[in-house]
Amino acid sequence: MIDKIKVNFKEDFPILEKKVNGRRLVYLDNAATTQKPKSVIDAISDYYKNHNGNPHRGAHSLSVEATSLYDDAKEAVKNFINADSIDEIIFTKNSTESLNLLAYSLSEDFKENDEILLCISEHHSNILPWMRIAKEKNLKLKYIYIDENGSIPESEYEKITKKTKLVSIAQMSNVLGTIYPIKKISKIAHENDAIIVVDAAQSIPHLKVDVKDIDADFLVFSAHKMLGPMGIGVLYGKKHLLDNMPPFLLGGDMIEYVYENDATFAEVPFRFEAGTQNVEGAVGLKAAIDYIEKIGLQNIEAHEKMLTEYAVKEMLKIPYIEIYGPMDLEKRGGIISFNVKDIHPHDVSTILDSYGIASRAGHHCCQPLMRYMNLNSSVRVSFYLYNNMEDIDVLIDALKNVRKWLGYGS
Ligand code: 7TS
Repeated sequence: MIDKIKVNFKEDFPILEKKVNGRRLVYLDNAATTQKPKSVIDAISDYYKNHNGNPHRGAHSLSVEATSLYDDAKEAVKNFINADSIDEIIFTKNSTESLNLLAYSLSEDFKENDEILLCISEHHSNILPWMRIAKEKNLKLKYIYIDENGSIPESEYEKITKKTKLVSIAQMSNVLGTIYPIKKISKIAHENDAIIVVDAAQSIPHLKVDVKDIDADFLVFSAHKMLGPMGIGVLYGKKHLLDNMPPFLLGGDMIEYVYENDATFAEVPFRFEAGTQNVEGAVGLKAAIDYIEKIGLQNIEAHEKMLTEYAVKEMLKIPYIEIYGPMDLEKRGGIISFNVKDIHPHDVSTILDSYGIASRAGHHCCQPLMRYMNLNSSVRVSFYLYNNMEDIDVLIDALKNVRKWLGYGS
């Protein structure tokens, strides 16, 4: 199995042939977005060349073809996450829209002083929608705090009580790379009759995620972080929960009957997909899932573990680099946030760019976490299946020179 991973995946990704600042592109910003294999680009191009029509809206052949491609993509997502039916799969714009939809549509069921529990390491997308409904309905927004190793201490789980109505947590932190024990959190949430929302934006591209195994009530992710196109995301929800939720966006294709002063809405999932669907995105997402499944998530995970171990080991040898997050690499995915002593993360990232390396610097849309860690910002590198050991060597070489660029002796 692992042999397959020795194949040069870079050749499947046209953009990786690009030179940046005269150097080979070393793309290490995969937590922000991933590059697209030729099969995904071709599938999108084929859709527009041969099948484009408005789905669900016409009796003509192209509309029927577009509908069928859209449904095929839902089937692929359903199988990928082991959902029960395609009725549990809603296509949105991205994880952010999925979370906004959830907060809006679930808020009817919340009463004053009900508690919503998040982790301090959440992305703003998994904080702000809940914050808004908490303010509007006088709910209590509470946080699980992590320890200095980036893990959740046992005592923090006691915050999940009968007052907790909903727990929403990322399976993998986009800053620290921590993989949180979602199955355990989901079990405790359900023992307390709380709903569990899993933000799988960072985990699903890299780990096998089975909604039944983790017993997620809802799960969200974005295609663009898993080799698919931008502009399409997924909201998975257990059917009986979705059935009781009001729609978020209103418009075409989500209604049953519309009168001058009243309307009734379509069944799930159509109720949650107002307006013309993103068929191009769905086709691209299916091609991305096909590509990932051909390689196998286990192989991808093993490959990234190898890269992360090597990168962490080499970075720790550089005395002026501080790495954040779990040092127990079993608890971490392929995301490494760090700082270089005395040098602003934006300067580090700019210098890395001159070596052809794409990294990210900033607060990573996680200001509460950064404040909690007493940091303003950090540099972040994040890996995917097309990265290799040479990429890490280029990174380490550049990091060894970063301080010299700015006039420090070493
Ligand atoms: N949740 C997590 C855990 C994320 O990392 C991100 C994006 C989102 C939600 C939102 O995803 P979107 O597709 O709706 O934008 N994270 C990042 C990042 O770390 N760098 O750029 C985007």
